Amino acid sequence: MIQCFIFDLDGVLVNTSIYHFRAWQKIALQLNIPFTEADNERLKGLSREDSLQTLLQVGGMSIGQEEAEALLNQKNRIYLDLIAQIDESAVLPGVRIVLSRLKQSACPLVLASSSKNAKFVIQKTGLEDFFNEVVDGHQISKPKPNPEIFLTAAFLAGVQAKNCLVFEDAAAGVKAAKSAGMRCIGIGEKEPLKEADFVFSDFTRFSPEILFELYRSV
Ligand code: B16
Ligand code: MG
Repeated sequence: MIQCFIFDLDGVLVNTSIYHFRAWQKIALQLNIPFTEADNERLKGLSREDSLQTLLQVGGMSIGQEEAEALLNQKNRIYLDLIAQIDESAVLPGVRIVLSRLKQSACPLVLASSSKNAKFVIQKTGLEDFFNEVVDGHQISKPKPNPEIFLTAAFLAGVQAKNCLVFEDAAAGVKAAKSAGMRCIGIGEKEPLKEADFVFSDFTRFSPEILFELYRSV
């Protein structure tokens, strides 16, 4: 039985993934690393630190701690500049309707994002009031694909992991949800999300009513 809905943020609820990509592209350019949208798929859902390490791997490079710190700060400054004007229009199609409908159920809604900017983003986009709890990059020590973020979300909601349903757009996030023993719906392209129970291209294709159908035999 599903008793709690857990939502990733970037790429699931809001269109900020493109701004993370653009910010990493600038860093990649500076480091002379060719960095494509396909390479970026590997960064989705990862913490800022793990994203930088993955980018360096793509370029076959290694750097010292001090330079890494400087690049992480620079990436975040670029990202914050890109989202400085973010508002309700960044909310992805169908999201507000689904959140409103799920909010009418007795189940808690929890945000679980790797981003340290998650609270800022949900405030600016008007999504904050939908959530009973928020877990962000500040509260976790082992980032996705480790299940810690989702287990923390379940703990805060007071619901067992097996009764949680996670919505994710990143392979690392789907892995984290499945490792936590949760059900998971992928939002986006089928191939990178193949470990999810079901995949929808976006929330306009999804309605709370089909949940019962989907999980009847699971
Ligand atoms: P920040 P999510 C993740 O958010 C993004 O998918 C990922 O691209 C980003 O590196 C990570 O947050 C950390 O974000 O640099 O803002 O702390 O998808 O888990 O909501
Ligand atoms: Mg995401």
